[in-house]
Formats: sequence, structure tokens, C-alpha cells
Amino acid sequence: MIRIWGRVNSSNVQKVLWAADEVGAKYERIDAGGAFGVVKEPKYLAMNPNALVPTVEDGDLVLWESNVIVRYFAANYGKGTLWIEDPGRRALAEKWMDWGFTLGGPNGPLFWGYVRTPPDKRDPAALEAHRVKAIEIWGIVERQLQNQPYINGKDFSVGDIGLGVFVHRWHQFPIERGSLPNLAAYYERLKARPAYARHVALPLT
Ligand SMILES: N[C@@H](CCC(=O)N[C@@H](CS)C(=O)NCC(=O)O)C(=O)O
Repeated sequence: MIRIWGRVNSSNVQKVLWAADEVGAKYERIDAGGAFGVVKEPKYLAMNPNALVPTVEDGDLVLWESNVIVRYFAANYGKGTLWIEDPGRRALAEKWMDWGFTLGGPNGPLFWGYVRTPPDKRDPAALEAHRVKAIEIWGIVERQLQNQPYINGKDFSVGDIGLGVFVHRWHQFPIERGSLPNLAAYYERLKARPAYARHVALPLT
């Protein structure tokens, strides 16, 4: 049985839970991080010296770094679903997953600003700068989705898992999002996936 450590409102934990469900891997999840603490306990630090979530145990194997865990789930449990045999084609999908952290650049501060900061403590100028930067970066996704349903082509891939967590958050912020119709349609497509609906498309906390 796989054990996934991490609170469900963490984007990096959500990626791992989403990937596990996409490949049909069975797991138990243990709350850790944020208000749950746990991550600074010696037993946890022995698994993950970063004191961050997620951490995954699969038998004797202990992993951290969400994208590495998604890759591992794809490789070990995702034959016929997330795993792509051809190394070049696989790298193209993984490229988009890792690029998700570029999206995280402006989306992280927007999330903290609008979700975890009371209105009177927000920095409107900084939030506006992040909004403008985010729209610029989302433009790359918008163009990539011009003629294809998923970020790496016609098939759902780990690339979509890297981006999908930010797609949901972006559509919840109380901001002007500009005109990104391909992105909006992509969000609807992702929401139709049960694992995304279960782990990602949730109220922001
Ligand atoms: N690069 C790491 C980042 C992990 C990370 O920053 N996790 C955050 C939550 S998204 C965390 O553990 N924050 C502290 C906490 O929850 O206690 C990954 O992708 O797994």
C-alpha cells in the first residue's frame, strides 16, 4: 500500500493524489504540513529533510518532489494510461509538467494574496503585477491549446497534471482574467476528469 503524506489543500499534494487516481494506484493519505504540523517531527524529517509535503512511501521506497512522484507513478503504475514508452515523446510531456513551476511563479503570490491574506492586508500593486505577469505566461498555454485538447497533444499526460492545479486556482481568483478561451475550455475539459474533480477542483483554502 502506498502512503501519501500531505494536506489536501497543497497544490503539490494535489498533483500526486490526482496522478495516483489517474493510474489507479491504491494509497492511504496522512495529513501533514500546514496546521497539521508533522513535517518537523524527526520521523518525518528522516523521510524528507525539507520539512515539506508531499512525501510518498511505497514499500521501502521514499520519495519527495511532487513531479518526481508523478513520474514514478506513471512509470510504475501507469502503463496504458500516463506512461509514454518513447523517451522523446515522454520528455515532451514532462517538459510541460516541470514548466508548471513557471506558472507557479505569479500564481503562488496570487493564491496567497487572495486566499490566505485578509483583504485589508493585501498589497494591491503587487497583486496587479502578478496578475499581468500571469496573463502573459498563460498566453503560452493559450497558444499551445489552439489546435489540441491537452497541453502535449491529443492525449492527457503528466504535463496536464503539472499545469492543472494552477488552471483551477487561476479561475477562482477574483480578478480580470483577460480573454483566454482555449484555457477556459481546457479547464472545463479537466473538470470532467473524476480525479481532477476529486482532488483539485475544490474550494481554495
Ligand atoms: N518542490 C516541492 C515543493 C514542496 C512544497 O513547497 N510544499 C509546500 C506545500 S505546496 C509545503 O510543504 N509547505 C509547508 C507545509 O505545508 O507545512 C514539490 O514539488 O514537492
